[in-house]
Amino acid sequence: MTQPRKQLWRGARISTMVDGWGLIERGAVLTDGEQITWVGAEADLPAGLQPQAEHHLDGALLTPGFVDAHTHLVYGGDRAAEFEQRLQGASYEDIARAGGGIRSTVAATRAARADDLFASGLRRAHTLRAGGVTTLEIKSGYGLEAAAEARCLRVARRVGRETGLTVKTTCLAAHALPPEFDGQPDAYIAAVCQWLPALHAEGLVDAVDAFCERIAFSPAQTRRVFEAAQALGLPVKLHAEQLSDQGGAALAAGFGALSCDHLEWLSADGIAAMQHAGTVAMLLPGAYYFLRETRLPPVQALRAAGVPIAIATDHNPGSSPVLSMPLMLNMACTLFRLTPLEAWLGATLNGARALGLHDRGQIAIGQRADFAVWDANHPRDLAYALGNPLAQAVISGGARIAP
Ligand code: DI6
Ligand code: FE
Repeated sequence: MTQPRKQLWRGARISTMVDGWGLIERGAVLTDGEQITWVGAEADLPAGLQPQAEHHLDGALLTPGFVDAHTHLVYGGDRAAEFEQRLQGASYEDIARAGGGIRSTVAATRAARADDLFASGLRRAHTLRAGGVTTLEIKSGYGLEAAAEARCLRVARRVGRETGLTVKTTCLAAHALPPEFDGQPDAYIAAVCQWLPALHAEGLVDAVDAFCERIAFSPAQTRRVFEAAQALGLPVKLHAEQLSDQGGAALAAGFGALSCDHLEWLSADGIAAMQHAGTVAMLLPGAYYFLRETRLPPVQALRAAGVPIAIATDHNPGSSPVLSMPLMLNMACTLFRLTPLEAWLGATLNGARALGLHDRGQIAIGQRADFAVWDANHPRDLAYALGNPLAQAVISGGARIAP
C-alpha cells in the first residue's frame, strides 16, 4: 500500500490537547508522510496546498490517538477461575502466595506456542486499536526465563509490525519469582541481570520494569535490576506502591524513572522524589477496580506537586483484563476523580512521556500524524460514555490502521 505523502484532513472538530482541550471548530490537519505539518481552522488554510489526498470528516471529532503506556498484552491462558475465587473472599495476595496468580499465567505462557501467543496478543491489540490506541507499551514478565522472556518480547514486536501501532517493549523479567528459583530471589535477580544484555542486543528492550512489592521483589533487589538497566543505558520504570508502601517510587525516581505505576500507597516522600526527577505518575484504574481496592492514589498531592499524571489499561489476565482506553477515561474520572481533561492528557501526552516519547500526544506541527476520529462533539463525551466507544477511524503516521 503506497500512502500519499501530503494529505488533508478537513471538516473536523479538533481537540489538539495543546493548552487544555485546544478545540478548533471546522478545523483541518495537513500531514506530510508521518508528520503533521499544519493544524488550524479550515478558513485559515494556506492557499495552493495541492494535497495528494483529502479526507472530509463531516464534523467528526479528531483527537490525538491514545497512548496505552502500560500493558502486559502477551500471555497464555486466562484467570477467570481466580476471579471467582476472589469474589468468594480470597485476596490477590493470598492467591499469589498459594502459587496461583502471576505464576499460573507463567505456566500457561511457557506452555503456549509462539504463534498462539501472537494470535491472542494480536486480537487484544486489535481491540485496543479499535478504541483509538495508536501507541502501545507491552511488557514481558510471564516468561521468567531468558528464552521465554525473549519469545514474548519478539511476539510484542511482531504485534507492532502487524497492526501499524507503535509498540514499545518493556522487560519485566523481575515480575515474580519463577518456581525453579523458589526460596532464592537473589539468585533469580542475578539471572535477570545476566539476561538483560542479550535481550537488549537483540533490540527487544525499550525500558526495564520490576514489581517492587511484598509478594514480589524488595527495593534492594529492584535496585540491582535498575543498575543493570542503567549500565546498558536503558530507562527504567516501576510497579510501585500498588499493594503496600515499599519506598519503590523514590528508589525509581533516583534512577530517573520514566514512570512509577499504580501508586495507591505512594507516600509524600515518593511524590517529592518523582517531582524532582520529572517521573510520570501512571495511574491504573482498571486494576484498582478489578481488585476492588479501596485506597486511592494521592491524586490531589500529585496535582499539587505538578507531577504529570498518566493513565493506561494495565491490560493483564490477573488484575485488569480490560481493553478499552475510553473506559479508562471514565474510570479515572469516576474512581480517581481526575477531571475529563486530566484523564485525556493522561491517556495521550503524559502517556507518551511515560514512554519517553515527545513526538506524539498532541495535534501540533511536527508531531506524528497519530489520531483518532470519533462520532462525538467533545472529548469529554468519551469520558462520559461508560462503555467502549469505538473510533470511526484510527490513523498512525498518516496511514489509516482501523477500522
Ligand atoms: N501488578 C499488576 O497489577 C499486574 N502486574 C503487577 O505487577 C498483575 C499481573 C497479574 O496478576 O498477572
Ligand atoms: Fe502492570
